[in-house]
Amino acid sequence: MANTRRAACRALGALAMCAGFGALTLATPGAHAEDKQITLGFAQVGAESAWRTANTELVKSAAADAKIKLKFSDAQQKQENQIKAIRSYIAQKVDVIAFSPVVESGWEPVLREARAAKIPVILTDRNIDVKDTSLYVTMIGSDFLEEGRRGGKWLADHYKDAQGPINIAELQGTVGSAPANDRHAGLIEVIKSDPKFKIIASQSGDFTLAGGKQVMEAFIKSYGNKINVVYAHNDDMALGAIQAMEEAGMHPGKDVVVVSFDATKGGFQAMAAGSKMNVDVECSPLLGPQLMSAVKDVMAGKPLPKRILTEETVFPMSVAAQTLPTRKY
Ligand code: GYE
Repeated sequence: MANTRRAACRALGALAMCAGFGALTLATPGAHAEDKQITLGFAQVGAESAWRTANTELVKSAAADAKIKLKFSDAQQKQENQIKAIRSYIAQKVDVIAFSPVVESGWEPVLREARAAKIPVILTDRNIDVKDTSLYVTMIGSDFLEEGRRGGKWLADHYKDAQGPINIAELQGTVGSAPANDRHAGLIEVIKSDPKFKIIASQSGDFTLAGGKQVMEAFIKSYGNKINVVYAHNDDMALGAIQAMEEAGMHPGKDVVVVSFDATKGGFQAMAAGSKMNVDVECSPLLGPQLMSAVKDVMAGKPLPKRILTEETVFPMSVAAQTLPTRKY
């Protein structure tokens, strides 16, 4: 254990963290990092969406494949629960902690506790907002700002010859979360130079189907058929909004353009079978294997890049039927 921790400590490159290891360069005879089973504490956001379910399944199966002992907790979308889980992993002296932070801010104190316990932390899926980025080793996940830009560019292209106004109703993800902040910011960045685009309503549906449906019902009451576009920060909320529109006699995908994120099977089905969604910007939840290899690298003392990016694309409705059979989540 001490030997593997030393190696991890070297990978972090943070001398302060290594203060407890006086004999940093001395190998323990006969002991090898590979001999010891690694224990990983993983603090998941919750089970709010199809994306999350796929992510959880892959973290679990990738840990089993990598022979890493996984301690798993579900924070039910509450930061306080995640902080509790991380504290309990620190108390249990796991080798590495990984988590997908529900919101961006407020992590310094618990990350300092992990550092004091010399436990390396890996961020996965969502990023955090901290001044001292040495509080974590690496961040593995998508570029949500780029995803937002991709959604915005698709809209700009779709409406390039149209007269305004194009009224957008935005279904935001969890308030304060990285994907909600960045998918919003990416859209704004693209449409701000074209005054025909107007965001007439914007509210959080907390990344759930029920939340998306409820918020959309309220939007329909207030704005009715003034709404030209629904920009939903994930597929679950888009599917909820589609239900709400259909119940109100509207035609999503036809008289209301639906832009969504994740590219789950549910999103693809809405595009392929019903033509109810117009475009789905991909966000891959399949981060498990990358996470396990990062965990092993940290424990082996290998340096890791600060950011490990996921490769993603955009799927318009026209390719949905042919692509659906290949979707893994
Ligand atoms: O888009 C959404 C999930 O953090 C990328 O969280 C993830 C987001 C994903 O609830 O469906």
